[in-house]
Amino acid sequence: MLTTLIFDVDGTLADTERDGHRPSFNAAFRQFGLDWEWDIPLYGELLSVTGGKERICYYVEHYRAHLPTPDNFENLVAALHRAKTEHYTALLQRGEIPLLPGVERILKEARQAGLNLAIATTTTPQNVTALLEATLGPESLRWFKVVAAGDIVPAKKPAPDIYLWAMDRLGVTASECLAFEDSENGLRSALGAGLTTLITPNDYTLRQDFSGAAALINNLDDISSPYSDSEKTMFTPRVPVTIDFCRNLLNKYRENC
Ligand code: XBP
Ligand code: MG
Repeated sequence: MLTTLIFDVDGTLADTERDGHRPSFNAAFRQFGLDWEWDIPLYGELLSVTGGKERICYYVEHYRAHLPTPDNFENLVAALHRAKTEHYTALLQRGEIPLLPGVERILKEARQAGLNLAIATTTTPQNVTALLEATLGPESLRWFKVVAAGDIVPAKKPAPDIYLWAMDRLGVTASECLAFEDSENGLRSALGAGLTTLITPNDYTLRQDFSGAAALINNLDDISSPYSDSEKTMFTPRVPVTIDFCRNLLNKYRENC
């Protein structure tokens, strides 16, 4: 029986990467006098690495390998990342990133239905607070029984650890949860934790491998396939994800396991 919905944040609750995290990394690089600029296609490649600090290290290793690594490299990465978090949370507080279609509605419907809500994300905890407060109001963090975020577990997605940590804190098993993700790394993490997973992809993740997902849909207000011809479906009424849809999806997926 479905008791719990667990949400990823970046790309799932909101489309934060291209116009949120990316320009915030760039602003931090400028602030530190670095000529590093992550454009839209390059950032798409860098997204294969989850976690902002890990992403900076990967970039330096693979794209700036000719630079001598300073002795205090770890401190530099930490300072850059702190600056990036400040830029990013300020951007969210200015209301620059809205929630994706259907997100606010399904959260409210889940609360009404008495389901647990939780978050399992790689991003820094302050980023989750800033996004929820800016989009759903100051009380909304309390809607979530557990917020599992950032460095709380050392092994980030695609490792299952963050979902396992969240379920442990919630006191639930995978058989009663539905996970919401947008990326292959997120799906691998959720599947590794034994979770039934619904995918809403975005421009960066659309062509990734989503095998093993219980459902792959446009967004929470539109259960049609993200690969269907938008010209053809333009006049077809949109069908939203409901709590009943979530319950049926969980039952059907687990029956087939
Ligand atoms: C999200 C991420 C995050 C953000 C940056 O992955 O990869 O690293 O891009 O956040 P997921 P920080 O949606 O799979 O959780 O800079 O705060 O690490
Ligand atoms: Mg994501």
